[in-house]
Amino acid sequence: MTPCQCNPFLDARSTPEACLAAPLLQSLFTMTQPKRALITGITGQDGSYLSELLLQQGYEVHGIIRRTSTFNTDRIDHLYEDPHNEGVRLFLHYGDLCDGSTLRRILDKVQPQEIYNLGAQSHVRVSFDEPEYTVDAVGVGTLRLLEALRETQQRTGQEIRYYQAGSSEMFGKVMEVPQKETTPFYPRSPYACAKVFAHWQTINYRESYGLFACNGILFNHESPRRGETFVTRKITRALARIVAGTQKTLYLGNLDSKRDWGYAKDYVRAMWLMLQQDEPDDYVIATNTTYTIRQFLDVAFGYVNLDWQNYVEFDPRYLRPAEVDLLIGDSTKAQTRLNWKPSVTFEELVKIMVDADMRAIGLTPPGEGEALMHREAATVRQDSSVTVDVAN
Ligand code: NDP
Ligand code: GDR
Repeated sequence: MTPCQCNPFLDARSTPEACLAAPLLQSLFTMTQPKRALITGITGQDGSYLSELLLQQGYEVHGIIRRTSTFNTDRIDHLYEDPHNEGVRLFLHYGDLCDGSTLRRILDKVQPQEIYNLGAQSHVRVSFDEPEYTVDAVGVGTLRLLEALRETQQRTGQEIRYYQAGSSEMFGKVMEVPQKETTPFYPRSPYACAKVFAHWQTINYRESYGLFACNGILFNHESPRRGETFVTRKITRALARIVAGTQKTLYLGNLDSKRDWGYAKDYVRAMWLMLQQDEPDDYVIATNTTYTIRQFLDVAFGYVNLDWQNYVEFDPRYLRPAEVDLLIGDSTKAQTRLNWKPSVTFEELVKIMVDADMRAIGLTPPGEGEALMHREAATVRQDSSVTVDVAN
């Protein structure tokens, strides 16, 4: 009997007749394998929530992390398991959007069916301090990843779907209110200019090479995992310390700008939905409401019966050379075509964040935000066989 040499799915005792069935066996094998997703920016706010969502859906999740001198995986530590354990479905790889050869190597190794490009120097104010690096990571980094994807897809013949993390900052000095997919961009920071570049490269690769590539144009979204220097988290963290008596003053910049703030977990669901459609497209994801920073302060401090005017002082260091004054999205297209809608209101979001920051430093919070989180956690547990900590 001549053993079959050509297919890893057949063992050495297989006959050439059995080998004829190999393609069928292989496609059956592929169908029963978990889908593989690759996430850049997996250690960030969105990367951590997206990982939870994909693991709940049965995916094998691969994330690209940067080498740092201290651990930077706090947000995903509860998901991580020793890769030597059986059944592990989360894997991390060292890499950087500024390093194209490593991106290609990772794609080659992982061969994902879906890529979510969330990696970025994502702080708008900092992008004025570090413009070249921001543009390299956010703009050229996207191009590097798209090139690696195109080459891998061409070589393997397997489709790789691509999600690009676009931003409402691209609308900048807004040309239309509210902003939707067809609103022209007017970026007002190095970060936003780089995101516009990345947006159009994604469309260009879709149209030139037929890639399944989608742009999400996401408005601000927050959570207890939001980076500590973004204004919402800066406020809720400071508020917790003010309640604890360990901080007296909170220094902020422009309190008059308006933002359309949603809940990050809702927004990562939209990313996933975009890649499950029959055709690739671009979508605005927003709550269709807008509030000033002052209103955020009103709700946050009011929630613990304090008046923010007694604690907040102005510091011009937090102003930007060019500000984006008003953002409010129109997510009708996503609501209609993706059947997506936000589940958390502005007031609920603020309370979730205040409760979490109070709890984190050992205070007992008012609890309305925690009650919402527990309600959501119970729903997730019902739907899922994967154990993840959804407490924050
Ligand atoms: P975060 O700032 O929380 O996370 C950014 C992630 O990118 C981190 O994992 C960070 O790694 C990683 N990263 C930074 N630089 C590089 C690099 N050179 N190469 C590879 N990875 C890198 O952002 P969010 O989770 O809030 O946002 C996710 C994406 O969505 C970003 O692209 C952001 O610009 C975009 N976006 C966010 C919105 C929001 O409101 N949150 C709204 C619209 C768009 P490390 O942990 O090592 O720093
Ligand atoms: P943004 O978020 O620039 O909208 O970008 P950020 O929270 O940094 O600023 C929102 C608004 O608050 C004003 N502001 C301050 N901002 C910060 N960070 N710190 C302060 O002390 C402060 N005081 C007032 C800002 O001027 C601004 O008007 C976020 C990021 O997540 C981007 O990556 C993403 O693309 C956009 O949201 C959509």
